[in-house]
Amino acid sequence: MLKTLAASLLLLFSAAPTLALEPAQGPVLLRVSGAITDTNTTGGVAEFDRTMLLALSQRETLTNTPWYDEASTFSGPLVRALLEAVGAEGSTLRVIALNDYQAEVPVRDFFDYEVILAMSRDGKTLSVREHGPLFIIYPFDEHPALMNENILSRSVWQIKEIVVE
Ligand SMILES: Nc1nc2c(c(=O)[nH]1)N[C@H]1C(S)=C(S)[C@@H](COP(=O)(O)O)O[C@H]1N2
Ligand SMILES: [Mo]
Repeated sequence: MLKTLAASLLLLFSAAPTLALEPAQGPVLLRVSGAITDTNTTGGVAEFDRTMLLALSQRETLTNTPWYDEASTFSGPLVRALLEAVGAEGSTLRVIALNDYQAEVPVRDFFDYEVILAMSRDGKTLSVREHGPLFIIYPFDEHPALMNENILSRSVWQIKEIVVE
């Protein structure tokens, strides 16, 4: 009985998220919650400011998109670097925008493709008016088959929150 209790307590503690991330210093651009192990708030949430997002492994994607007339260079962290930073354990991301638009994105996408959380376009920070602060950008030109309604619905702009499920 005691042994079972000890074992379940151990399980409880090892499964609980830990404050492994440095706290955000600047304005929080993104909150990540759900099935994650590494957080920086007592509420089990990982908050990211601009500096923290730029410290993750970055990528530049030159591509055409439905949103701009000409090909643009988008840059920002790889989504899989973000997932690694928070110790994501789920299989789906619920990605939530400022206007409360939501999309469910399979985690698999981020290992199959170099998908980024774009923070800038052609070197210019994405303002909220220009789909910022964070915009999921798939490498459409490198994989033309990605240009379909399914992937476009996962291309959430004005992202404020991600729940790992
Ligand atoms: N924040 C936000 N992102 C979004 C959407 C939205 O309504 N809000 N619509 C999605 C859908 S369903 C598609 S097909 C693409 C393209 O949308 P658009 O044709 O309205 O630009 O953006 C996706 N990203
Ligand atoms: Mo859509």
